[in-house]
Amino acid sequence: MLLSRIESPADLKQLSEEELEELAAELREEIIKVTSSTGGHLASSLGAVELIVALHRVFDSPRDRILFDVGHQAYAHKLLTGRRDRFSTIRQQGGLSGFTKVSESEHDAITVGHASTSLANALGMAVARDVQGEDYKIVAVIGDGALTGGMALAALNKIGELGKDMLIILNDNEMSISPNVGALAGYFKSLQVQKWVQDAEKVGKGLLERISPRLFELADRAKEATKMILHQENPFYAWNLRYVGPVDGHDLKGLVYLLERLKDLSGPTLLHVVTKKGKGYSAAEKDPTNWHGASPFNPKAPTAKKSGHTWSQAFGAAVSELAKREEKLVVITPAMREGSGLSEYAREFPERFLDVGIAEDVAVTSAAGMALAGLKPVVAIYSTFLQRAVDQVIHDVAIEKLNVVFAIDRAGLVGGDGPTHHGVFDLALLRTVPNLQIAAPKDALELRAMLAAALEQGGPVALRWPRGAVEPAPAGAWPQCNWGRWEIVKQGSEVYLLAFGKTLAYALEAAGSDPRVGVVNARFIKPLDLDTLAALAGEYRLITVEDHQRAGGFGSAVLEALESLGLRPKLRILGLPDRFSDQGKPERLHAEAGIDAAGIRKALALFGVAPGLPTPRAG
Ligand code: HTL
Ligand code: MG
Repeated sequence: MLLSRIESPADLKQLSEEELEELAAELREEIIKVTSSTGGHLASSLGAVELIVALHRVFDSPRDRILFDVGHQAYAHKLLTGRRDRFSTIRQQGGLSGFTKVSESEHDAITVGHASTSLANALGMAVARDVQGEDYKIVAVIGDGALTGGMALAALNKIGELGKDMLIILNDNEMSISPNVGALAGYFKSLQVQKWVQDAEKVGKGLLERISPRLFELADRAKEATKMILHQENPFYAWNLRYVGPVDGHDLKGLVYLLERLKDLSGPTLLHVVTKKGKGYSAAEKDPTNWHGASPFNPKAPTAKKSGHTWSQAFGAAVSELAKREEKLVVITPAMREGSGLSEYAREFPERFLDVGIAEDVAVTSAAGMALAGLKPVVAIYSTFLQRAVDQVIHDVAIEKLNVVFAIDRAGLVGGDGPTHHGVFDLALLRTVPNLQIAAPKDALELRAMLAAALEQGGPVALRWPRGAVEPAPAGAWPQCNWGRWEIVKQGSEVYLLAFGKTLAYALEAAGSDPRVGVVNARFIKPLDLDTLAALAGEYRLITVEDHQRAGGFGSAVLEALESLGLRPKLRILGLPDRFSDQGKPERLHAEAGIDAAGIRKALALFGVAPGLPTPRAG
């Protein structure tokens, strides 16, 4: 094993070209082996193996900075930078992050998880390097998907203007999670066609010249003409970048050769490499979308495992049914068609489905435009990615009370993706926005009721649900929604648990059949059900529970409402503490934060109501 001898990238410099190839094969094997037991971003990481080996061969990390956009493709980088022994802990609680992370290794230049940040970071580092008179190299590796993000494009604009020395590597596999979208993606394809022509020409040239010198001359002229057009039109030239490519991103020798020549050039250079997502693992090559974020699998009998019926599927089914009777309904996704449960919907209603790429800001503001022009858009978005578009929610949607529904998926702690992906800030960010109503359904049936009601009544509404499984709702079932009203699920005589969203199940479990403990499905956070709250607060002690930061969340909303009602019941607020939660199984993280059934029971005990035990008499 060569890999077992690589302690740091410096060791790569000693290997022969053949050994580098061998190393790439070993890296692939290791990535497949570990991901099969941990799950993870398999297809993207397999596609970037040769590129990463070549980068570490030619550049000198950590002195030179290699920035990986999103950071989900960097498993080979982790294996080559002193983390081989811990690689099997990737995405597990306490283990290696699934993305690059500055606090994890000196070789990780940026902390990531969200897309399109590498170029602005590279710009900042280049400015810092030059201001401080240093001379290291900066290399940013960005996918074709991540390049659809406005941040990346805006950073390019400034990089080109300043002419900073850096190498940008566009890792183009024609895929985001789904097939990539956007005009640039189409342009990259046309560049690849040019490359195929060139390759074919190399083989056919001699032959054609011999058979028909006239045809050869014509073909040659046509090629020159297309080259000229392509170069004049190449948007990277307009951005004042040197463009090189497209080249084969799996030709290790070729990459090393090219990088050696590009590394000392001054000014910004963009190297366009073409890779195959999932390279070297046929199941992932054939179906890169389902192998983008793989669940644990059997490497000998690979199937991209899907967990039962999910909240995302419940939403997808509901919105597909609604679209049949509501012709103004349009669904927008920022590059998360599959994850948001929209594959079926997109097939059924292609003209009323818009994937804007990794551009949450554009998703929200284009929804505003649609609403202004008479449609009823639903923006399907993960809680964590909505963070990118808070201003658009406020400025473009909420001020004019536009008819936009935000279908917020992956709210709460999400698991192995960790702190960059936990959806634990949405309530705090959205709750302060006037005109916006916010609710969380307790199950798939309530999701349908809320979605239909939100579209019916208009105005901006945010509905949030967690990652994971939920019982499917029967097709065709459209129960009424008692808008703005909480639901008392269980009566109690002493304490009421006010549970928001996913934590309702924990609250019910904690209460058991104890007659002293009542449970409320506090499904509306805005407007809050003041009548029910006032009635309960007058007589009972209250405990709020939520899968969200304690700061600014549901409990805070209750506290603010109580203050305005002039009521001061005994109150405890259970939520996530003021720190970034680790990656790991949500159930375990919930237990650690004290928001699971055991945590709620502890809070009840502090109120002297330990379920199963009689209340101690005062004095
Ligand atoms: N929106 C934002 C701002 N960040 C992320 N990370 C996503 C959505 C979700 N996401 C990924 S990876 C990915 C998306 C959309 C596709 C990236 O495509 P790219 O790379 O072409 O850049 P490739 O996978 O190698 O093809 C994650 O959450 C990990
Ligand atoms: Mg891609």
